[in-house]
Amino acid sequence: MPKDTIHQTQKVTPSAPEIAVKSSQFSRRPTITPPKPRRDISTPSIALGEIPNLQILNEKGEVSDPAHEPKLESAEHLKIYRAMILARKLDTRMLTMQRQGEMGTFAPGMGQEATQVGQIYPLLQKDWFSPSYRSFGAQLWRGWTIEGLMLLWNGYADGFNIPDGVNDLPFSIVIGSQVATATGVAMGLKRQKDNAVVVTNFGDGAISQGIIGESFNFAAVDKAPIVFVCENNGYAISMPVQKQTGADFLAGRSLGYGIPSMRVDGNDILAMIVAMNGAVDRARRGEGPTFLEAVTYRMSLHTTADDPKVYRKDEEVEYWKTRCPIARYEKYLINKDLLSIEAIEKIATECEQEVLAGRERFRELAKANPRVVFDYMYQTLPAELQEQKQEYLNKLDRKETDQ
Ligand SMILES: Cc1ncc(C[n+]2csc(CCOP(=O)(O)OP(=O)(O)O)c2C)c(N)n1
Ligand SMILES: [Mg+2]
Repeated sequence: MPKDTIHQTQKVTPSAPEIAVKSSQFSRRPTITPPKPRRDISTPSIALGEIPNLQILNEKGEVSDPAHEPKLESAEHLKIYRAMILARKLDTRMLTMQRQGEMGTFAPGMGQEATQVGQIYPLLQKDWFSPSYRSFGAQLWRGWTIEGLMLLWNGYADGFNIPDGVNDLPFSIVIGSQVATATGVAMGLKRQKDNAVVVTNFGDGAISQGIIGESFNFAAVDKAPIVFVCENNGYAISMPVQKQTGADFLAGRSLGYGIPSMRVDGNDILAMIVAMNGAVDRARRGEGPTFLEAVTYRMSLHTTADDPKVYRKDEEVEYWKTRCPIARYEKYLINKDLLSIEAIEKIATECEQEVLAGRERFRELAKANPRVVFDYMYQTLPAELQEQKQEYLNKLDRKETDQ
């Protein structure tokens, strides 16, 4: 993958802190104030800092907070919109392929396109992204290929090869574990003094893992240049977020660690971009980590092995369809005369064709090679595994001769 295929972003104004919103759900006017450690008990109480709520586009696609509407070029808007459509097309196609036996188990990201594209939008090529397993939209933007993602989810180790020039980490299925690695990368980047930053994401279930707290602590003490994004999509498999936490929101979780946070409408691409822009700028300025809770909804399955009808009502899904991040942005772009019905259809067709072309490349590449099964665990294979490998290869040789 040539280096210049990673999207470089243009500067977006305004950047996040000092947020005002007027939606019923995101309705306060606070400021990001990092909590100050104190050694005395002279004050009657401790203020941990307020948590801004940010929504710029409401559910109808109207600008609810004009003061924070980012000034983006038309072409930039269309690039972002296209990235969200491509993510959805890939997701939908992979689900069909899985149902037809051509794809392994995977975790669809439908409904989380704004959270995904928004969270990496401000990143530069030198920056790092540490995704979770539900990050296709973000990975495509960063330069991962469609065929690579298909290979990966079909069990081919080659799919995990990060494209050249893309500073991303592989994701981990062990919930939350990638966040510690990302924190370590951020601590390392700080010492390289290149002003590079890291973005990592995890879910509303992952936040209950101890590793998230440990990562927050290391990042806060070190003032590491990292943005933690919790994609609160309502569920950890069948566990609703209301049973995951005793708090009304997750954004407060970082304050005790000394990390300021913000709660963002994760189905609002403009809010995601503005919030991320502010958080990434903070990290780049050396002011340390920020935590964002992106409130979104997993419209599809947890994984293709899941049946959400068992644990949630259709009405709930219908409600969230009305908050669809793509429909919302589409309305905004139509109102701004940046998008027409014809253009929407053209972009949809182009993205579908791009996915199908990727599927063809995947089909060419997806030739299973049973001889590599011992190759990826150790750099130097222990003696007993060497023996087993040899025995296995001899068996394959015999099988091939017999055929
Ligand atoms: C340490 C660990 N515990 C349990 C699991 C099983 N598991 C896989 S996905 C998942 C739910 C994660 O939910 P969340 O963090 O909200 O992310 P989402 O899947 O919603 O994106 C669980 C419990 C796991 N993979 N790793
Ligand atoms: Mg979740």
